[in-house]
Amino acid sequence: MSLKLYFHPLASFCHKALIALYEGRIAFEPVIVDLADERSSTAFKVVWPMAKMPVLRDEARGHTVAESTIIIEYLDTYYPGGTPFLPLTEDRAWQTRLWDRVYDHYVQEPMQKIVTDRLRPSGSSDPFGVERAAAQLREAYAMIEPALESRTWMVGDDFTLADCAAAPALFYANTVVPFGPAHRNLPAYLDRLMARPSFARVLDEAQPYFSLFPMEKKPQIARRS
Ligand SMILES: N[C@@H](CCC(=O)N[C@@H](CS)C(=O)NCC(=O)O)C(=O)O
Repeated sequence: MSLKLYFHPLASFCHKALIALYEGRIAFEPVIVDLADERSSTAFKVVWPMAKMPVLRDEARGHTVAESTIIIEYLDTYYPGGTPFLPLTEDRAWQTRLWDRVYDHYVQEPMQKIVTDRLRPSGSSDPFGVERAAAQLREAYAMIEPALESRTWMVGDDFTLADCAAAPALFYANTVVPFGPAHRNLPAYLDRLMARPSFARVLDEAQPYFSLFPMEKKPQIARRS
């Protein structure tokens, strides 16, 4: 098989790449990386020394492709499926890329900050940084909520790269800093994302690992509607 995906089923940036692979029904060999296991971690660092997942290895083209957004752009170009992840019209293209960045930097990253603080050795937690991350998540929710008005997907009627980024970001963020009563569009959008077959499959495959999520409140697949 030409494509290999190095990933972990619980990892949110890996979900983003998996959604794209499942949307396009693209065949690939899954390689689970366990960074806590020395052998797995050492083998992964040979593939990608930065040791951040996901990483796509394309044996046929001889390329190692890292960074979830770049993986999706690469699949769009060389392994196009039914869903074009980057719309061709200029306005939709930059909006898609902008929302992809917003979800990575202002939803995924603060969510990761809150979650990974739990994994720090005792005495080295960062309560100030965690509080700032929670505040940043609330600011991101306030910005995204009106942007979703009358939209099915993040930039309109078509599912794009921005939705691949949004799905795991909002799923885990809502677990650590739940949406509030002022949010109407956000929970409905998350429900639509979770009902999308590609993300529903990712979540089904992640479910056996949810007990490893290092917060008291574990992720849940059950939707509200
Ligand atoms: N900017 C990267 C972020 C990747 C990332 O942070 N991946 C996490 C898993 S969700 C990871 O590999 N964490 C391992 C670590 O930081 O040691 C991307 O978009 O792929």
